[in-house]
Amino acid sequence: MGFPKNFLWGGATAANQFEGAWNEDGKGVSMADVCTTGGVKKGREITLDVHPDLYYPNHDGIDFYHRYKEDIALFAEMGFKVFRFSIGWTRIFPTGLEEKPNEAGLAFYDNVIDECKKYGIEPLITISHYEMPMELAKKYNGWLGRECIDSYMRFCTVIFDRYKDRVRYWLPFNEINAGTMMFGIYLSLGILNGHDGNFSDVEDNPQQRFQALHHQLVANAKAIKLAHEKYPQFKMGNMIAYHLSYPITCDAKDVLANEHTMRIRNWLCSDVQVRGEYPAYMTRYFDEMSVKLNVTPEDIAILKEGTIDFYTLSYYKSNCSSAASDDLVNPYLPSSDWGWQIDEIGLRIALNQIYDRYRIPIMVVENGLGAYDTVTEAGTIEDDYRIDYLKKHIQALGEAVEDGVDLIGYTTWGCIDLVSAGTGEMDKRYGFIYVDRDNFGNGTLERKRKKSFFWYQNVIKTNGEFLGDIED
Ligand code: BGP
Repeated sequence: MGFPKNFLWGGATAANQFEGAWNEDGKGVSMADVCTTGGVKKGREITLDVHPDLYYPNHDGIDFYHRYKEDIALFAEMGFKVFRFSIGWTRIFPTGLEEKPNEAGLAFYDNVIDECKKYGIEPLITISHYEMPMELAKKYNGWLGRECIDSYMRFCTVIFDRYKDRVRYWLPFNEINAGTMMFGIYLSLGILNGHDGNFSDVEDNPQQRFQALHHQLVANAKAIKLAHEKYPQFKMGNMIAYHLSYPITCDAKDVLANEHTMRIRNWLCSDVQVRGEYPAYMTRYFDEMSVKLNVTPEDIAILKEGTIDFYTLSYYKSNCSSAASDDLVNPYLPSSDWGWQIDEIGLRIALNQIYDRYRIPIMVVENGLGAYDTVTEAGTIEDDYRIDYLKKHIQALGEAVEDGVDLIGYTTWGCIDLVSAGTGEMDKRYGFIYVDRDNFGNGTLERKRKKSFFWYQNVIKTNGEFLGDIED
């Protein structure tokens, strides 16, 4: 059967992780601009303001802001049909509070979109990817403030109108379900509670977390409603960090606990986004967690009116759960250098679970292997481990298509090396294109094609039929 004829092959990025130019042309400070570098064992620090003596890797990213032409030309050389990127909110509204947008920021994305179009590459835009304006985080405690919905809607209104004739595919929030997990408290919801310290030490407060997530879900639905009413040509998707979890044993208690983990982490947000209402199982969960959501009658109506056209996900790994604990190690799976368990069969399982539940088109918009790369004396990067990971995952996509899943596209994460969201490192590389930059800001930023670049070029050329090593 093979992949559908118009399958969207490509790659994905996020503004704050690769643009750089953090304070150029009127851009304001975003949450990502105040995060330092961490590592596997050391969390990133959040500083409430930018300290001149600290190193913030997102400030320069990989300088896509000044090199977008070269980078998009490389994507085109690989044959990309689609390029996923996000719009830096603080480029358009520096503090999030302005009434009028910053023209220089809008002009930058005009150029990026036009450059994509020049090569026939379809832009896929994430509206908010882990980087709200810092001012909103400080003033409203992030998405805990209902005011953020209006601020976000001003942002959406401006960019929809500006790019309406050139952009069809939109994702209102990156990994919106991050708010169901601890790591989303700062990264996704921007809840600070005055915290100035280790990123992973933020204290959990489920009442705050689910209220802030509710505001994001309302904002998401409002953006979709606006798009559907004014721009019928738009296709509006969600974006879920799919945390596939298996029961650690076949003890019914573990199976039940795993089911619960899957519901809260994966299904809650997309049930709201596809069906337009909170699922029945959340009533008991909120009760047990003593969470009392402030949900207005207008919220209920909006959630119903702003449902998605297609489902998108990131997928990197799987885990196991038991009645006692989540995120247990699966003894059958290998792990990456960052401890993420590699599970390509899990991708096929995930796609089938999603399609069985919702029956709408699906796109995998993030997948890939974060790994250390070395440049050989000859100047090449022989990233066979990355090819191996991607090959197996693309095979799994093919199997899912054969299973009947309506899969419309695949964009690998970090198609060009960029700053890691979780650790702030450059060393955790995902790209087909190597960028000469280290964890401390040294390097020429020169781009080099890795072995996987030529391999992926061939995958796209053959529409996923030929996945063998290019030297085979
Ligand atoms: C996803 C985020 C991305 C990206 C990716 C890899 O959760 O949407 O922004 O960074 O994960 O994670 P990391 O950068 O921590 O390796």
